[in-house]
Amino acid sequence: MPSLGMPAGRLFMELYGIAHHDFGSSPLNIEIRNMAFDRKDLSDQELIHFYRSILYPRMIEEKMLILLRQGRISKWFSGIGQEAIAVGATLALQEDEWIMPLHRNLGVFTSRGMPLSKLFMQWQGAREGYSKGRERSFHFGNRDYHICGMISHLGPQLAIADGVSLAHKLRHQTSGDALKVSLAFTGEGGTSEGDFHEALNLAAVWDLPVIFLIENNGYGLSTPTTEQYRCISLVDKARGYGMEGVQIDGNNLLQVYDTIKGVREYCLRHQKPYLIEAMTFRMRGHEEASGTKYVPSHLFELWEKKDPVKNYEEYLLQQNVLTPDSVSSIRESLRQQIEDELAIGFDTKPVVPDTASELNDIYAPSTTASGARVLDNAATGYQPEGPAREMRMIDAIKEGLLMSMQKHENLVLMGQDIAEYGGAFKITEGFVSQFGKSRVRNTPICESVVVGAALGLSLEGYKSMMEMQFADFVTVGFNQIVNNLAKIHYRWGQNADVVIRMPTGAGVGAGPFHSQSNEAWFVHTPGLKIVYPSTPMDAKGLLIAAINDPNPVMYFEHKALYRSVSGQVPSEYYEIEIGRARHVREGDEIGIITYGSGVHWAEDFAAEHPEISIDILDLRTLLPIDYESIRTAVKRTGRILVLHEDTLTGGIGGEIAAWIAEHCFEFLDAPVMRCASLDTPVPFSLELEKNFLPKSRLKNNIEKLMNY
Ligand SMILES: Cc1ncc(C[n+]2csc(CCOP(=O)(O)OP(=O)(O)O)c2C)c(N)n1
Repeated sequence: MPSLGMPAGRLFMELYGIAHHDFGSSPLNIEIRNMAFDRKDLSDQELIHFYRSILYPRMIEEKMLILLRQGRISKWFSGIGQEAIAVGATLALQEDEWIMPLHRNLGVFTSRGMPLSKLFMQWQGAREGYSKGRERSFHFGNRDYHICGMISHLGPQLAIADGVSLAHKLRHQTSGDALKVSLAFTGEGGTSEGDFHEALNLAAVWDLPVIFLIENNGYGLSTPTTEQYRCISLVDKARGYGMEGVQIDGNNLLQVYDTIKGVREYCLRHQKPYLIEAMTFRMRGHEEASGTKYVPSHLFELWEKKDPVKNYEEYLLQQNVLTPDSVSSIRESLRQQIEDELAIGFDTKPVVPDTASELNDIYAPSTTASGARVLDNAATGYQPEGPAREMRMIDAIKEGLLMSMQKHENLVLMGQDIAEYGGAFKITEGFVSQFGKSRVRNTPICESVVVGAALGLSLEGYKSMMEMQFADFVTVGFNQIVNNLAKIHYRWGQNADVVIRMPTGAGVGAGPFHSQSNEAWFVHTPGLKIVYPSTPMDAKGLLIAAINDPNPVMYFEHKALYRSVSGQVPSEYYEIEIGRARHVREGDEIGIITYGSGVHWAEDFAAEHPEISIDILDLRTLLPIDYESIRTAVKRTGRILVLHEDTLTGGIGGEIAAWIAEHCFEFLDAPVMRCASLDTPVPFSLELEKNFLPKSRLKNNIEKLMNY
C-alpha cells in the first residue's frame, strides 16, 4: 500500500497537483487527471464483485430519486458520487468488524448484504424495517451486520468505535480472541465537533485500533470547507493526536479498498488508530429538498469526470475484465433485483401503534441471572438477617463496586484519576493493584467520548462504569447520555450496559460547579434509570443492581453523605431492587416524600419534633418512579411535602405533586407542597449555601402544611 507512511496531505497533492482541497472559492484551477487504478493481486472475479457492489447503491439511489419525485418515498440523503468510500471501506473489513456509518453511506448497508426490501421498509418507517418504524432513513443499526446506528448529531459515533476497539483489545488480552478494528465515518463538517477531537485523542492515548474515515465532500450542508476549517488538509490533524494519517482519492474504489485494507493491518499490528481523509464530492444536495444552488456549477462538471462508478467501469472495460455485454447484463440483473426487492419492500402493513410495546421497548430486559440475592428492606424497621457491618456510605459504595468487579470479569471502570490515585473521593483506591489498569482506566478529560466508549463496550458485551469526577461535569457528556445511551434500545434494540456514577450535591461549600443536583435533567429522559441512595445499605445494593442491569443507569451519590452517614450493611453480594421506594418512618400527620440528603433532613427534623407524627418515604429510584409507594404514602397522612435538594422549578417535586393531584386527589387533606433549593446557582459561601438549601425552610414548610 504505497500511501501509508506518506506525510499527511502529500498523496492528494500528487493526485491533483494542489495543496488545498479548495471547493469553496472559485474559479478552481484543478487539472483533474484520469483516475489511476491499480488492481494489485485482485482477481477478475473480485474486481467484478467490487463492480456490482459499487453499482448497486448507485442504481438504488437513481431509483429512489424517481420514487421521490413521484412522492412515493420520504426524505433522502444522497451518497451519489461518494459510493467508493462506503463500498471500498466495507469490502476491506471483515464482516464482524463494526462500522459506524453516517447518513450518506448506503454502500455500507448494501455491501454488508442487508436486503434492500428490508432497508426500504426501514426508510419508509414501516414496522417491518430495522427499527419498528421508530427511526428515519439511515439512523439505525443492526447487531447481525455489525453496523452501529448513527444519531443525528454525527460526531458521537466516533466515540462508540473507540469502545468497540477497546472491547476487542481486552478480549484479546484475556481470552486470546482475534484482534479486530472498528471503523467510524465522519464528514468534514463533523470534524469541527468536539466529539471528533475527543474520539481521536482517546483512541491515540489508549492505543485503540480504530480507523477514522473522513469523507471530505466539500460541503457541510451549504457550508464550504473554507468556512469549516483553516488547516491545509484535515488529515494534518492526525499528527496533533500522535497518530498516522493519509489523504486519498475517495472516488477511486481500488485506492479506497487498498488503503483501508492496509490501514486495517497497520492498526491491528501496531494496535493504534489511523486517520484517513478521503477526498470526494457530493453530487446532489444535502438532501433533495435543500438543492445545490450554493455550489458553483463548474464543480459538478469537474467532479462528474471523476465519477467513481463510471471511472471504475471504464477501467474494467479497458482491462477486458468486463465487456459492454457483461456490463449490460450486470446492470439488468441489478435493475431486476431492485424491482423485486422494492415490490417486497412496498408490501407492508400500516403501522398500528401499540402503546404497551412502545413503552416496553424503552428498556432492555434482564437476561442473565447475577446470582445476587435481592434484599427487601422497603418496610420500616428492617434489620439485615445475615452477617452485616457498620459502614460509612463511601465504604459501602466501594464494597459494591469491588464485589461487582469480582463478579463480572467483563466490567471495566473508566474515569478521571480513578486508577493509581483512586479517584477524587478515593472510591477506587487499591483497585488497580487488584484488577489491573486494563479494567481500571484513567481517562483524559473528555467526558463525552468516555460515555460513548462505554456504549461501544456494550456493543461487544462488556459492562462499564464511568465515574464523573463531579456530577456537574456531566454537562459535557450530556449528549451521549440522553441521545445515544438512553434512546438506543428503543431505536434499534441495542442495550447500553453502562453505569454512570454521579458524585452530587451541595453542603460542602464547593460553589456553583461542584455542588449541583442535576438529576431532574435525566428524569426527563426515557430510557435511563436513575437511582439515588441515601443509606449505606441501599448504596451498596443499588450499585450492584445498577451494574447488573443491562440498561444505562445514572447512580447519584451525595458527597456530603459519603463520610457523614453510617449504617448496617450486609456483607453478602446483594441487590436492592431498582424502582422500589423505602418506607423510612411511620407517621400519620404529615408525609415527607424525599430522597438523598432530604431523607436525613427529614429524619433529623422528625427526631427533633416528636410532637409531630411524620411519615417518610425515600424514593431511592427516580426513574422509573415507584408510584404505588407514593400512593400508599399519600393514603397514610393525606398531607404531603415533597422535599429535595434540587432547585424548585422543574425539579422532580413538581412531577410528583402533579401525579398525586391527578391520581390521589381524594386522599388529600391539603395541597401537595414542595420544599426545594432556591432557584439560583449553588453559592459558595457557607452562609449563602445554607440559605440556598431547603433544610433552612423545612420547618416553615412543615408548619404551613400542618396548619392548612
Ligand atoms: C450537532 C449537529 N449539528 C447540526 C446538524 C445538522 N446537520 C446535519 S448534516 C449536516 C452537515 C454535515 O456535514 P458533513 O459532516 O460534512 O457531512 P455530509 O452531510 O457532507 O456528508 C448538518 C449541519 C446535526 N445533525 N447535528
